[in-house]
Amino acid sequence: GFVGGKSKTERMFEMMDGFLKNDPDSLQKDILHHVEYTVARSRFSFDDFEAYQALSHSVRDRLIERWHDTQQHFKKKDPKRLYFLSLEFLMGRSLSNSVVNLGIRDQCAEALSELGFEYEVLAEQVVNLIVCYFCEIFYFNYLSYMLFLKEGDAALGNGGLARLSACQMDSLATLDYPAWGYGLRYQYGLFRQIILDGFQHEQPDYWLNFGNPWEIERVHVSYPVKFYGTVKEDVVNGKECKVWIPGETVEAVAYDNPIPGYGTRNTITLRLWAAKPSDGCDIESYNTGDYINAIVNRQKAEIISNVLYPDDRSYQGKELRLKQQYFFVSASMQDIIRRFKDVHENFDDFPDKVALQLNDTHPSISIAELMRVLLDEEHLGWKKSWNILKQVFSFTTHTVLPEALEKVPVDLFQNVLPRHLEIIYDINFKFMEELKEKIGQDYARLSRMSIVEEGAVKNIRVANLSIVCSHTVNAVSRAHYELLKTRVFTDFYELWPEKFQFKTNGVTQRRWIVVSNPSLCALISKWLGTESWISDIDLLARLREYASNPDLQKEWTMVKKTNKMRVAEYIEAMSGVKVSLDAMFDVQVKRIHEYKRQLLNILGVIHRYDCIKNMEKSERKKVVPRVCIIGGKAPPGYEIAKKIIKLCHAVAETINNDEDVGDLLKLVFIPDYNVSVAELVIPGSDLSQHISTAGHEASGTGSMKFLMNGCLLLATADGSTNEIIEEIGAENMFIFGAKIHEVQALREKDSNVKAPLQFMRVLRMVRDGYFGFKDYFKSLCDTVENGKDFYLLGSDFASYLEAQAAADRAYVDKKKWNEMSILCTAGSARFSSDRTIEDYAEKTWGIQPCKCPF
Ligand code: H2P
Repeated sequence: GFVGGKSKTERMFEMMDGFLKNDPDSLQKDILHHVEYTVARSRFSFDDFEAYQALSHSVRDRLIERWHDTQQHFKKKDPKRLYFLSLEFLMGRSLSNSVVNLGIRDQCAEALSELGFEYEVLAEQVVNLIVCYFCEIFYFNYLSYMLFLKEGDAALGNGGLARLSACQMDSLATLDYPAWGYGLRYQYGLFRQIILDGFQHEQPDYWLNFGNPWEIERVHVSYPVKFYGTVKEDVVNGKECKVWIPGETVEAVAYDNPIPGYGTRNTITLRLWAAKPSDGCDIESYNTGDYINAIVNRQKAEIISNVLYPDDRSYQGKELRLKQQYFFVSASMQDIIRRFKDVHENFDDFPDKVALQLNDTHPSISIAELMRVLLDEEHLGWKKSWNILKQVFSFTTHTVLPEALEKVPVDLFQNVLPRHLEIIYDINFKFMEELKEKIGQDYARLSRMSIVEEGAVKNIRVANLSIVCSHTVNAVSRAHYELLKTRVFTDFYELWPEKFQFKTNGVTQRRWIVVSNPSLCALISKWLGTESWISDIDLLARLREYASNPDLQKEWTMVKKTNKMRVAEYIEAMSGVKVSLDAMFDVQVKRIHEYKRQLLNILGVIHRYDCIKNMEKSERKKVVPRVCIIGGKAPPGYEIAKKIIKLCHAVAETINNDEDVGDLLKLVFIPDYNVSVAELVIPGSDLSQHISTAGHEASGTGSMKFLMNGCLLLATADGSTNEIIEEIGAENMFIFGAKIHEVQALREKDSNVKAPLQFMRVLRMVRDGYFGFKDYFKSLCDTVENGKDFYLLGSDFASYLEAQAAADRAYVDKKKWNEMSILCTAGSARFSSDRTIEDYAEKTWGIQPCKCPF
């Protein structure tokens, strides 16, 4: 009965005037509408921040339309779905990324410009310069810092693992895969790093302070999550079963973040859970008149999703962390099972419809949770439940460091999740029985492989649980895979070689070229004669043909120079240090960790400084000027990492104030390194360092972003670098240092014998207080001297300096350097997350694209 005999859908479509339009006029109208009705400012008078808000809401409307259509389409087709479970997603800012993926950047810019606003300013391409300077000098608290920001970073993760999740979400959407990301909506993301007098201070990152237009609160999508309590025997339908009587219930509420694909209508969901007090009322407390306390206790529930744990190397014994893990896993599993049951009557099809990806061990309790649901709620019995379980999980590990493999004390588990502990014991018992049949009475091996670690403190080895229950165990590079086989999980590899695979990491070219380096993007499209490489990355390889073309080289240099200019402005505003654009910008940005060897870099800078100081004036003409840039956060409890940051500042203070050295050498520490800072710094770098001790970096993804932006790599043959060498050629990189297989033997030698004189000399300068803080740096120097140099800085030092010298020589030959730079971009295709995701889809998850019609 709708007007003119139209169907309801037709009529509604007409009422809404079809889909939102993307021409500048329509966008402008929407922006003004949101200024007036969403932001509630007058459309005749609004500022940058309000314009940002209104623009974001206009973009969000378009995202929501596509997102609804995509979800509707998935529902109709009911394909096998991928659920990507991760405790960390480092999304960064959303505005520019959404605008690029929706293909409306130019239209937005035009719409805004008529209103008197600049798109670049709103999207905060230039990270707020003034503020950082203020932070240094006046120690503005982070609130005033936030006031200057248009959009803050969504920093719900620590480093590579979390940014990888974000890149993979972008690829999943772009390649039309029916996928969901599940995680936690932390109120406080990764801490903000403030540097005072060269020391790191941590400040809370209350990123939601000014609202977040990129999420949609789903009050009706919420699930109870239970903790503590006891387990009882019961009989249901004549069968014995277990019932968990929980001691606490917390409500998980969904916040959906639409993730748009590029060049497609597909827009997938990143669903993050927030903890809210449960609705059920605590009659007893209210009855005893303890009204206030009852409310306070309910509020405590929210703590669960309050704060992201900074990378801590060992989370053992942290109840809140275990609760966070189970909270997000339980809500996600309820959601996944609800979606499955909407269409399917029983669980027979579950493995054909559901793929569950464990991003590291953090979500691995989902294994016990699924088993609990199948056993205790669906009453499928052990055999059937186990058969389903072992077909659905795949596990990716991101480390080779034994201390990063999570263990949970059994006592803690027993208290927080008593029923899950029972299930894990049962899984382990059956696994041990099966293993004994295969390998006999090899007790040493049995005990190494057991999910339960015996000892003074009994632990659950979460990695072992994940391997036993997953159909696939993935490494993040080929080198990592070899190490898993030969060192980390050898026992398991020998038992199930077919379970082990590797999918070399990748990064998305949408964020790391198109969004962060628009001029390079335009240049590539011009020379390739197409923009198709943005979603078909293999086309990038065609740039190789033009690597030595003088015209391309000229334009390439211009792009680099403009990007370097932005970095130089940023450095000056932030630290007052003026840098020369002719200098080579040499960058190392990543988490601060001993194995990543920022200390090697700083010692190398000291050596360079020392050499310049000792040169004849005439010789100095030959020195290639350098700006050495270091950035990264040290985990709050990691003393040595914090000392590395302080050393960097102390050395910078001396060098940067030495007029005798001038532009020949500068050292700069960029504070509060995050995704947005990376977007600024990476395009403006000439050389970047990836210098971990061989055998320690599982993959490394920063290198891939630099590569895409035509930045040369100075690196050790570690992690994914080995594969980068295959693509780019060692002759176009600066590779140095011990190889993975040499490290062990080197460690066994006395390190003082191997460390060259130059190394001892620079270390002595630090020890003797040349840069001040003599006592403070003593323990730092001790980590690399006196036979203790675990990360082999001493033995790699000479070849590090040689590689640096080779980079200097190459930089002088501009033509050659440009050619190498172009070859880096051209050779980066293999390191797109599109390739990684296609690989996972085919070899691990068994999912197919499900494209929503336009
Ligand atoms: C970690 C590994 C990297 C790897 C990344 C993604 C944990 O990240 O150390 O080698 O590339 O995961 O798999 P990172 O150290 O960069 O924070």
